Amino acid sequence: MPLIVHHLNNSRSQRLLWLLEELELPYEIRFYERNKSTMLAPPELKAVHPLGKSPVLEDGALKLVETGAICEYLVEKTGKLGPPDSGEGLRRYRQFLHYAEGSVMPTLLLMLAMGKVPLLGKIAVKKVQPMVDVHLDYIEQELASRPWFAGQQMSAADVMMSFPLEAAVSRAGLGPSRPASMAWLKKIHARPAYQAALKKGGEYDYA
Ligand SMILES: N[C@@H](CCC(=O)N[C@@H](CS)C(=O)NCC(=O)O)C(=O)O
Repeated sequence: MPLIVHHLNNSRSQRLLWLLEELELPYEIRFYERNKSTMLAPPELKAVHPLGKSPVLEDGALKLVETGAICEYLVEKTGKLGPPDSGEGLRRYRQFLHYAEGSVMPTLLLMLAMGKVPLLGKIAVKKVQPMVDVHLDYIEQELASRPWFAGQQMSAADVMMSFPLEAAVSRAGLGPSRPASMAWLKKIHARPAYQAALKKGGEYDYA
């Protein structure tokens, strides 16, 4: 039975499609459209999982949420794109797997939400920018010292970090002043698996 991905257009669930392509696992996509005014997921996603968020991965009777946990599940299932063997690589792998959603995305979401507040929103965004910059500077420093987040090879940690960096380009000023981050984005976007996922996933404004 193929895996099923419940996928919301223009969302971070795109990176799960990329992971599945990299792992060469067969999967089907169930598509959901954001509400055009609220940008929230449609109520049908709540019928799939009580959180009503995307992605949800179905593997037989299993329903999994949280992209980081789904990454770990698929890495264990296939034995691919896991941590490097070295202690330092393993530590970095774990850290970036959690850091993407645990630390970077909250500041980027705050920025998105503040940007939508009329009038005072612009001032609030300026206050949030330094909080985002701390992360972008750290990420730049890390990527300047090795090709991938965990080490010399691509891993699921890179998949997790893809959406925060893509979102930072579109809403937090990530650009040529951070060349290692931009080169990393160019490199992942050029991967055949990334491109295949993009074709299958439909609308995605971040690549
Ligand atoms: N930490 C979760 C975040 C899940 C999440 O918030 N997904 C967004 C997609 S960008 C969503 O479904 N948003 C629609 C909504 O909240 O209604 C993960 O990494 O899977």
